[in-house]
Amino acid sequence: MSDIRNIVVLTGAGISAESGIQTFRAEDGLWEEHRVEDVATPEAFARDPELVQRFYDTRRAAVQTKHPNPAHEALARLEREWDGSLLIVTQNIDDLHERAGAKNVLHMHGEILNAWCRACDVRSKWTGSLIDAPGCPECGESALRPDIVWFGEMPYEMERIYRALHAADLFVSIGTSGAVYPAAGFVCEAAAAGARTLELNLDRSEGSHHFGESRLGKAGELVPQWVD
Ligand code: BV8
Repeated sequence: MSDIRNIVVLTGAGISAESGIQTFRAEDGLWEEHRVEDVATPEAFARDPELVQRFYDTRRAAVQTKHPNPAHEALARLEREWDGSLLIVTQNIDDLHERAGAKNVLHMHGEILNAWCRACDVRSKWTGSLIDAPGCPECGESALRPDIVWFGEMPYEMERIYRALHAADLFVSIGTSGAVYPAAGFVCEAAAAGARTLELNLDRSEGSHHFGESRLGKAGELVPQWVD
């Protein structure tokens, strides 16, 4: 990778699958149990806040029983050892990248271990249930929602992401189906700016044809092989 200095890595649910966290679109996936419209849109939250809070309470509790796998650990190692720039943009709301030691992680779809107050707009660390939550730790209002980007909501830090994609020499996508935008369009954004593109995924994704190279297999094996 001698002519490569700036790397952007995009991760999806597939990088956490071997840690025991359900993906979205597998047979036993999260969306199989729930229609997206029922749990991951602002309209769903307005219509049935308890159903939505329970969906995220369950996942918040589950994430805290899981651990990073060799793919998370390899990316954290790359970040420590790489002498160029590395930005990990994750669609995932778990904290496994951070628990593996990665520091420069951008959660474009939010974080399950945060709560967001709709009254004062402050985000706080939150590991318990939000259904019977007390008021916001900042303003006391009972206005806490999951700090998650739902369908129809703008993902976080898009300008920072596009700046990194336009400066990237290499874009690597790990464990994502390429089904959700704007993340699914990042490969084209990076390629148009001259970056090499690599996909590491269990199956071919909806965007595989956009990548210069696709390697099929488990992230827990492919990512350490790529990093090392
Ligand atoms: C936006 C948080 C605009 C929730 C998620 C109509 C109205 C509004 C918007 C739209 C619309 N129609 C289309 C859109 C755009 C929409 C979209 O893309 N819809 C799709 C369904 C067509 N996007 C949005 O709404 C986005 N916002 O457009 O805003 C805007 C503009 C201005 C102002 C305001 C708004 C917001 C999208 C974010 C939604 N939130 N997550 C939660 O987590 O509960 S999306 C959710 O799906 C995940 O977070 C993830 O990001 C996304 C994709 O899932 P993946 O991570 O790829 O997981 P998946 O299961 O699909 O695939 C796993 C892959 O891993 C598979 O390929 C599998 O083979 C592989 N794998 C499995 N095991 C392994 C493995 N690989 C390696 N190793 C293994 N072991």
